[in-house]
Amino acid sequence: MTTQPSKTPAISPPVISERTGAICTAEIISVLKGDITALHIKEGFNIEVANQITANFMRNPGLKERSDGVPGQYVGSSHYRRDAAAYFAESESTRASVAALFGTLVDPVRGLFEALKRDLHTQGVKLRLARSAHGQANICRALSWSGAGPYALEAHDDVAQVLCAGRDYELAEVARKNTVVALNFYASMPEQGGNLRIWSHKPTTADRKSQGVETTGYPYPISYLEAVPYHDFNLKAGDIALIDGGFIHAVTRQSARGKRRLLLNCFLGFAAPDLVLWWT
Ligand SMILES: O=C(O)CCC(=O)C(=O)O
Ligand SMILES: [Fe+2]
Repeated sequence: MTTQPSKTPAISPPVISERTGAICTAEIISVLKGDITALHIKEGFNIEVANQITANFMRNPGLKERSDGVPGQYVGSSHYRRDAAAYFAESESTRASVAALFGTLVDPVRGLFEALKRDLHTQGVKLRLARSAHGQANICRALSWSGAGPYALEAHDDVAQVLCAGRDYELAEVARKNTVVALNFYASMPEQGGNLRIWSHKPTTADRKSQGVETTGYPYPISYLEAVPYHDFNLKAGDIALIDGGFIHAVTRQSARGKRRLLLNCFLGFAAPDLVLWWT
């Protein structure tokens, strides 16, 4: 007898935490450890800083259209569909453009990184940027999605792209064993839509194979998720969100006029009990 892979996705209810205020390193560690699935901090960073980052994005000479099949514009570098050599080389060559997103501002992403590093250090855990012989990851990348269908960014997970990235990636170790956490700072949001939608489903490799997204984790067919409950995060500029990137998530359609949707994004996770890596 052969066992057929189940067509119905297994439901894993996410643990969600939403509040207004200042983000604490303890709750970031709870997401890293898998105790919280999604954390939404409203007004988590300064709105003036958010506006200035948005202006710096628009005039950034390193602003590019994505050419990897995901509709959007970006500054920085993505490991999606790349091997380590190409990813780290692009991280090095875009470092100045990422720095130009902040100009003379105090960088809120770097601030969070340094605070988390101090807290983890007291627990005997090291936090650092991922690196290889080809270079070192950037602190973040800036992303603005432009999908024209029901989703500005289609349903995906953030794990497949790391799992399939090749053996010379030290960060593949995170995806094999631990939670890949996505950290997002929302710099600009449209008046309507652009919600971050998270479904109650954490796909396995077999699930990915069954949907034809084994190496990319993108895009899951809408029909696959029809019977799966979801939660929408209604985001505003100045908000911070962290999610377990292993859960399927997407960005809903956004109003075409008015403000664009812009976020700063990076990933982090335990590569070993005493090491947390950070990459884009
Ligand atoms: O734009 C968002 O809110 C989510 C971004 C995301 O899922 C990603 O960059 O992988
Ligand atoms: Fe994602």
